[in-house]
Amino acid sequence: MTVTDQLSSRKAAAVARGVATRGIYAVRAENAELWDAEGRRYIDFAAGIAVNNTGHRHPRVMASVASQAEAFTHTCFHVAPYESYVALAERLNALTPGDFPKKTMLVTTGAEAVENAIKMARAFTGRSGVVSFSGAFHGRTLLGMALTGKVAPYKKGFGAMPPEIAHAPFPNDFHGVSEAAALEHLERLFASSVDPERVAAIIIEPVQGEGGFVIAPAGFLRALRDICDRYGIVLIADEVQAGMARTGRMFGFDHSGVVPDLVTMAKGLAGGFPLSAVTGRAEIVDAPDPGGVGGTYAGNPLAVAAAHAVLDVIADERLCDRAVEIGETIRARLNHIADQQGMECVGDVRGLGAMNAFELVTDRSGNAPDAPLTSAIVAEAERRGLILLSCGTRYNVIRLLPPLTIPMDQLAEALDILEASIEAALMARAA
Ligand code: PLZ
Repeated sequence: MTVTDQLSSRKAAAVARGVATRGIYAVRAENAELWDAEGRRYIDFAAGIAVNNTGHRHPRVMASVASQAEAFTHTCFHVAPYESYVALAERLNALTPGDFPKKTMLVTTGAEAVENAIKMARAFTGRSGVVSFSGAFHGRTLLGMALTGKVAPYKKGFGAMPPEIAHAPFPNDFHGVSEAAALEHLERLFASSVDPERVAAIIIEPVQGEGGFVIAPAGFLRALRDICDRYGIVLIADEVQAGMARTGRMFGFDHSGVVPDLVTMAKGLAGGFPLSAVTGRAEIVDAPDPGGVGGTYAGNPLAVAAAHAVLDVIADERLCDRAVEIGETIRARLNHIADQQGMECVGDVRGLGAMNAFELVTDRSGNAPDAPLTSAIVAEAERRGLILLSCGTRYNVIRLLPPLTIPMDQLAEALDILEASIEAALMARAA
């Protein structure tokens, strides 16, 4: 029995079954590489699900956290506040889109940022309705899962869902949902079942993450902005997965020029330490009364110290530019693979900056998903030393999320492994 086998059986016996895991038990990680309990080395194209944009253990992040740990690790911001939280709020107010007074609150997870953004929108508008999108992922809390646009496994067995949450279709040309059709559906929803004047917020990911790396067209985001302005609805950009330089701009919304009212951030914000934020229009963020929002660990000093270093690294190492360069390299390779004979399984290659994916199908069309091939490629890549993540509402998308600090030779090595893994998975199927 290997160490990993032993750990797997202890996990199965001791840990909740609902907490799904892969078979790689981490022992050590450095920038874009990770070593497991067997001493095997992997290139990490998961980055902790888009968290380690600055790589594992970036030296500046580690130094900042170590120095904070020397001073204090926790006081609770509500009890004994600290300057670093205030300074991070100032930085996020300046970094997020929009030329108007902004304010920030810090929490711990992406789901919590989403929850608080909705609470602010409700308190501000005095309304309760929320519109999100099919295929969306907004977290695993009660409101987060209700907003999430996928039933299994996220909502199954966990009802009743909170009321007054409606889902509109997310535009996706490859799946046959045009931008115009998606907008028409939304207008129909407002005409038939949801009074737009009862809607507090529309929440949208600029690039759907768990839903399959589907990019929201700029025109669609502009139309949502118009609808929100027309009816007095708060527009929330969920930048938990797309934000923090991943797409080649600081935020996914920056590509469209559309300015949301509130932005939720997490994941890449603190380089592996749990921290999330809601930043946006001061009057909306200020709508809840004092004591109405917060939390024991919200804005933890160690995570805040990490976030300051992450923002410095994004600027100093020009990680937005690196994301563009990484993305161009990845898409060139994926398109090259897709163009080859026998690679009809690669149905769609898409991405924004370093947020890239390809969709696996049986016949190049958007409506013939190949989930078994998808998991076979992920498993094959893992055997060959590359950690990949799948996603997509139909489990047939492979997303590539390298740290934005990955050396170019490791990126090339990983893409070679990826190509060989697709070939091997196809061969195994043909055999
Ligand atoms: N909003 C856009 O992508 C988290 C989920 C992993 P938390 N995505 C990874 C899993 O299976 O639970 C996510 C996201 C967007 C919100 C969230 C939620 O962030 O930090 O996981 O709560």
